[in-house]
Amino acid sequence: MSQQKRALITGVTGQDGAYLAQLLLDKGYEVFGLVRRSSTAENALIRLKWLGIAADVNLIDGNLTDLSSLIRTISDIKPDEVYNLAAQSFVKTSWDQPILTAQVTGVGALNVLEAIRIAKPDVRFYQASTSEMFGKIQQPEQNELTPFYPRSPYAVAKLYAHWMTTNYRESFGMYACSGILFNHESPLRGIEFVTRKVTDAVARIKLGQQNELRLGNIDAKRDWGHARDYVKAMWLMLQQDEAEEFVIATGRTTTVRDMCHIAFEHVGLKADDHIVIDEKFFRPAEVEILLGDPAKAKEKLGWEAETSLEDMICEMVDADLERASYGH
Ligand code: NDP
Ligand code: GDR
Repeated sequence: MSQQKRALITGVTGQDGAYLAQLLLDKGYEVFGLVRRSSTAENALIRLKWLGIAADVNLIDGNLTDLSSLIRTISDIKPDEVYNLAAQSFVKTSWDQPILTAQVTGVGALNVLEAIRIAKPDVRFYQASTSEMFGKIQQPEQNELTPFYPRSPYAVAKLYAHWMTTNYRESFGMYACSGILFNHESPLRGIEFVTRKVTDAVARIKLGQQNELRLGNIDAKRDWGHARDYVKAMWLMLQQDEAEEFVIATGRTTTVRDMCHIAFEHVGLKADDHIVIDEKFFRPAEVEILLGDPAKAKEKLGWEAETSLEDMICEMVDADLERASYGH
């Protein structure tokens, strides 16, 4: 009988960490998750609890900025696969906390690579790269060969982590690769991101708990998929003969405005009656449009997005209606 595989997920308390943990548990993995210390520990496991898997994940105390905690973690658990999902991941905050973003989102990834190189160099490593690296787009559809042009401290930090991952593969022969994932959402998305902000507001407006929704640039366009689909691509990337980069996207782009229409219409309301444009939510530099070309992922991984934007937004609105009706 083959031995049970072990995976370590950094960022296990986040949206993707929760769905990835669920996927790996379903595949029979022993799953370990790095969790940073917080004064509100009772909230840390909210997403794992939502999926009903909190008791099945082995939690380890550590922080991406603390190299020794990472070396100790990898030496102790000897994982076969490491998924580095931890990051300061909110683009807008990266202008307010650029140094922390560089330390966690950029150098944090290097710390994980170093811990692997020191403690268990045969680990298969996945880095959570992002379409934000394309930023001010250089081609109408972005693929693995499209030049990068980051537009935020977050994107610059991610680009550093991206190239360090490639560099460690080329320098030390490590199985290290990055998935360039376009936006992906779910009912477990953080409330600060635009889709969840919208679906939460739609639910509250429907229930009479609020009346308006204040947004920034609603002309921005994004290629939105479902996180549950996208974590499958992460796993597939670590099962290949050779490590390489993949763009993971749906191949369809939609404005924030049209995404809002889908959400409001789902509960029989009109978006234009409730949206208020507020300068506060505009960014110092904007990524106006993103559209991914996932052809390589389809060809080599056999991966395709399965959930439409409409189905995903309706799923999110329904989950928020349930939460808001319980006063969450
Ligand atoms: P989330 O913001 O939901 O989760 C981020 C995770 O990182 C949380 O578990 C958070 O812990 C953890 N974390 C933050 N700082 C540290 C630290 N110093 N040490 C250890 N852990 C830390 O992000 P998502 O799940 O949406 O995204 C996962 C990854 O994929 C991120 O790296 C993100 O940048 C990247 N990405 C996401 C995309 C998306 O559309 N969702 C697209 C492309 C890339 P805590 O719960 O304590 O805050
Ligand atoms: P993004 O996601 O920056 O693409 O990064 P976000 O949902 O925050 O913004 C998407 C677009 O919507 C516009 N927007 C607003 N955004 C927010 N958050 N709040 C608003 O009120 C609002 N109004 C308009 C934004 O300007 C932007 O154009 C996400 C994160 O998950 C990153 O970690 C990840 O790398 C990328 O997706 C791919």
